Amino acid sequence: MFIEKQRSFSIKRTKFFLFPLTLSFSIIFITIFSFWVFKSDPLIINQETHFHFTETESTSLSFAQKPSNPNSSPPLVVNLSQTHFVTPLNSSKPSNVSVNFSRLERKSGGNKRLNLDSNKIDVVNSTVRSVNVSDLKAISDKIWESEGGKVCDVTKGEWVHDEGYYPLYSTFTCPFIDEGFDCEGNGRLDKDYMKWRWKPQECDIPRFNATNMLELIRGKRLVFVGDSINRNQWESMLCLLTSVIKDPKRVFETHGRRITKEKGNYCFKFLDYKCTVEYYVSHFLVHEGKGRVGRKRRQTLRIDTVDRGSSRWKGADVLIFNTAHWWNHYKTKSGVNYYQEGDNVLPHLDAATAFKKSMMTWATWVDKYINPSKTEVVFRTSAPSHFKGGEWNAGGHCKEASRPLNRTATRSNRSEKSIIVEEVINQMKTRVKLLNITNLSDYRIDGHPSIYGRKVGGASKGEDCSHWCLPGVPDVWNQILYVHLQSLVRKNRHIQ
Ligand SMILES: *[C@@H]1O[C@H](CO)[C@@H](O)[C@H](O)[C@H]1NC(C)=O
Ligand SMILES: *[C@@H]1O[C@H](CO)[C@@H](O)[C@H](O)[C@H]1NC(C)=O
Ligand SMILES: *[C@@H]1O[C@H](CO)[C@@H](O)[C@H](O)[C@H]1NC(C)=O
Ligand SMILES: *[C@@H]1O[C@H](CO)[C@@H](O)[C@H](O)[C@H]1NC(C)=O
Ligand SMILES: *[C@@H]1O[C@H](CO)[C@@H](O)[C@H](O)[C@H]1NC(C)=O
Ligand SMILES: *[C@@H]1O[C@H](CO)[C@@H](O)[C@H](O)[C@H]1NC(C)=O
Ligand SMILES: *[C@@H]1O[C@H](CO)[C@@H](O)[C@H](O)[C@H]1NC(C)=O
Ligand SMILES: *[C@@H]1O[C@H](CO)[C@@H](O)[C@H](O)[C@H]1NC(C)=O
Ligand SMILES: *[C@@H]1O[C@H](CO)[C@@H](O)[C@H](O)[C@H]1NC(C)=O
Ligand SMILES: *[C@@H]1O[C@H](CO)[C@@H](O)[C@H](O)[C@H]1NC(C)=O
Ligand SMILES: CC(=O)N[C@H]1CO[C@H](CO)[C@@H](O)[C@@H]1O
Repeated sequence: MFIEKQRSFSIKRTKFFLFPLTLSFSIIFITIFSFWVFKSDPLIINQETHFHFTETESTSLSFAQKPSNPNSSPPLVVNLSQTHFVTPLNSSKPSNVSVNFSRLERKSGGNKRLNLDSNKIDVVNSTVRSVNVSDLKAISDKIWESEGGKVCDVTKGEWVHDEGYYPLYSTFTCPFIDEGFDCEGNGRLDKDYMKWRWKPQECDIPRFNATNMLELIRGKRLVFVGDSINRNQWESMLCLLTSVIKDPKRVFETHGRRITKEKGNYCFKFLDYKCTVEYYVSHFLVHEGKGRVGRKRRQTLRIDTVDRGSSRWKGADVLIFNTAHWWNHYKTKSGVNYYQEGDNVLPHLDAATAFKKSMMTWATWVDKYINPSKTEVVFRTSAPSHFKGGEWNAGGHCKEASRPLNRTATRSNRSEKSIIVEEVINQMKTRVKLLNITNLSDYRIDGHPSIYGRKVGGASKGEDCSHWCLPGVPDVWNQILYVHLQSLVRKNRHIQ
């Protein structure tokens, strides 16, 4: 932990600037900021997570020591969420106040360059002086940092057809793809959907190296919690990792369970690396239970209680959450007599409010039970569905698509749910990394199982335009996750 418990305030990454105590503090800054003396490791600033990017495969696998603080004076910490940082930082005298935002030099739009250094705000260009809290927050989730100081927003880019790169495994070498995602095994003939590489505008994502990934999680627990889209991503991870295990007997489910749609808890052990890759189903992250309405007992959702399975999530080293697809009218019974708080089943509640309350219940659980110095928490954003001509239960289809879209579909509006997710995560004490795959996946109308979610000739139950074929799009999500975990190691922020 970089945070000293005896300080009564909580630390929020992105919201703090670290100021060295120098005699040269100008009066102007004191009026702009309110601050607290904070005698802690200045690495606190590194609580902000950035994805590092390397052009090459260089990976340092050692969990190095935190660099010691070269600066003897106690730094000051400012709560930016309280101060209104919209006032331009200009002053007649150049000031030596500064920020080391993860030793990161980053671009903030246009040509403005901010050299954020732990000893001084090197305002490279005076136009950047009017820094703005909301800007910083927006930037901080997207900035990916390379070792060379290059920055990259991985959410913006394009899909490039790349025969030589993908797929990273095949349905014939991976024993873990269940029928619902086994498009090739179920008879899908076109194979191009496996061969697209995501190319961010400003950088390349390093290739997934399963050996390195296994080293990263050696002796650790990598745990996915969420709906079936997270099972999709988890199976992708199993396939990616087993592609480098020579003896298939050295990977097994600890209870001997076979993967099916119905069962929800799996723990696969990789003997050679003493690590586990686990999945726990939780459609809403909060508890699906039973409540009393009048004299009847009904199925309800306890939006004030985290999923009862949560005891299994504790102690993980990397936790990847998601919840999205079940928050629709159909699955939540239109919110009528469905949501429950305490003993009270609410006659009606809209899904957005229920979603927000549930996310806050989840966030409270994470803040209470997750030790951020041990566990890296990731929240994967929702993956888009692509039903054309009807909803999922009303004849919607996507079978005809065999290429990605050239531009994202009409989703220019930020969905209400993603705004809620961002809001909740920004208020958390624990650092949670958003794995924002919404936009990049939105191009991939070709990546769904459609009619190949079951053996060809099986009873028709409509097309699946929500889940993803494996190999396929979730491999790329895992590639981004891999790069993120690598960057933590490189930044000496252990996942242990
Ligand atoms: C920072 O300010 C926000 C908003 O006023 C507040 O909720 C939060 O508790 C503050 N954090 C600290 C460490 O004081
Ligand atoms: C700021 O730092 C520079 C050198 O780093 C120094 O020459 C200058 O006097 C400092 N300014 C103030 C106001 O302390
Ligand atoms: C701060 O950023 C927000 C959102 O980007 C913007 O609406 C606002 O005008 C900015 N304020 C200043 C002073 O630049
Ligand atoms: C900062 O600069 C802007 C314009 O460049 C000016 O309007 C403003 O008054 C200045 N603020 C201070 C505190 O000097
Ligand atoms: C600051 O940026 C502007 C464009 O945004 C550029 O024209 C100007 O030369 C830059 N100034 C410095 C000192 O880099
Ligand atoms: C998705 O990324 C593309 C650039 O790759 C951008 O043009 C588009 O606006 C983005 N969509 C959203 C919803 O941000
Ligand atoms: C993965 O990384 C290891 C070094 O950690 C290297 O020896 C191996 O060649 C890499 N594999 C691929 C496929 O690049
Ligand atoms: C995307 O653009 C390429 C050429 O740039 C074109 O061949 C292809 O048909 C387009 N795909 C779609 C789905 O419109
Ligand atoms: C985007 O939001 C605006 C205003 O809320 C709404 O009128 C519009 O229909 C939305 N567009 C889409 C594609 O949802
Ligand atoms: C993910 O990124 C998209 C645009 O790329 C944005 O519209 C959306 O709000 C983001 N989601 C979250 C949860 O931040
Ligand atoms: C004091 C300190 O750690 N400063 C660092 C800020 O970030 C730059 C860029 O990486 C480093 O070179 C500095 O040493």
